[in-house]
Amino acid sequence: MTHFKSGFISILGRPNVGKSTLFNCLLGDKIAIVAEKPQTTRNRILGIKNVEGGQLIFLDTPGIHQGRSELNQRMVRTAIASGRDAEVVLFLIEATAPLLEKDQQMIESLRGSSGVPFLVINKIDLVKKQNLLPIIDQYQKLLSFEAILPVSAMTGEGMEILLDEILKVLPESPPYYPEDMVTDQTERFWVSEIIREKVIQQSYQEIPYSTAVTIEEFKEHPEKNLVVIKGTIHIERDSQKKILIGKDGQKLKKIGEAARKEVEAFLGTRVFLELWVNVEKNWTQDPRALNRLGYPSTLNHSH
Ligand SMILES: Nc1nc2c(ncn2[C@@H]2O[C@H](COP(=O)(O)OP(=O)(O)OP(=O)(O)O)[C@@H](O)[C@H]2O)c(=O)[nH]1
Ligand SMILES: [Mg+2]
Repeated sequence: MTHFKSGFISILGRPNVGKSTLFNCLLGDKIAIVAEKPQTTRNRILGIKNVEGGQLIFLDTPGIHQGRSELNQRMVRTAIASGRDAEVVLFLIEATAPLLEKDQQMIESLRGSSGVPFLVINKIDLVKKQNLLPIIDQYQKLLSFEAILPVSAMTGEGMEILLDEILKVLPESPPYYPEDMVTDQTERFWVSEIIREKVIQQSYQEIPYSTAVTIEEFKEHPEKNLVVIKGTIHIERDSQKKILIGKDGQKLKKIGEAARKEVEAFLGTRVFLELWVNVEKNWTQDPRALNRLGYPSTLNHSH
């Protein structure tokens, strides 16, 4: 395995710039959930890409922001910790709304990382090429980036160059993971994320930020080509429960159907998905509830 290269590449940036879309695009699979609203990703998500001569391990992370709740703070700590040990850090910004000042703060908060920094400018499908030059000019002054790469995670533009540039700077190392492994997340976790994605996509105002999903049962019945899944959607207030269930349960039914379809396509089996809504008062502020709902205060993984 001489000259084989391998390492961790952390994708960091403010909320909604397209980190998870880029992550999925690089991996060629929908591993992370995506939504139009900010603060969708809450955990560090790992995805493995094998190329000739190398293994690239991408880390999708929560957006770095200044939310006050304990959940917000844990999300930001998760992102920063994921950047700290990575061999490469992709600072992702969006070409449509670069915010030099806030990005400057973000980059400052990550000074402790030893990873090789790249500036990746996303959503270039939405702007004229000549608008990129002033952005590049400004950001170059913030940090000495190894490379500055304009991409579109939506159309895939720029992905090949990005992968090549990353591979160039990765250290020589044997692969960290077996070649047939795509992610370290369980199917259960992925299903809970898909359900959360549908809730976010189909609701407004504070509901996306007040929702957590847990899976109570995940039973495979291969003889029936069926998987039975029971999930709970946790929200913070009684009023939110009413909205989420909707008139005659219509809203919850729609969410469940959208999630079931996607899970069926992924698992390649029929799925029976049963969803419950539970009010867990102020869980986004409560350390013990956060631990229980899948947002522990420290990372379980070293990377
Ligand atoms: N036009 C366009 N839209 C994009 C592109 N990349 C992402 N988006 C959209 O931007 C929105 C946010 O995408 P996400 O991938 O969820 O962003 P994120 O940075 O992971 O967001 P958080 O997890 O909330 O921090 C979604 O509506 C995406 O479809 C792109 O290259 N072009
Ligand atoms: Mg995300």
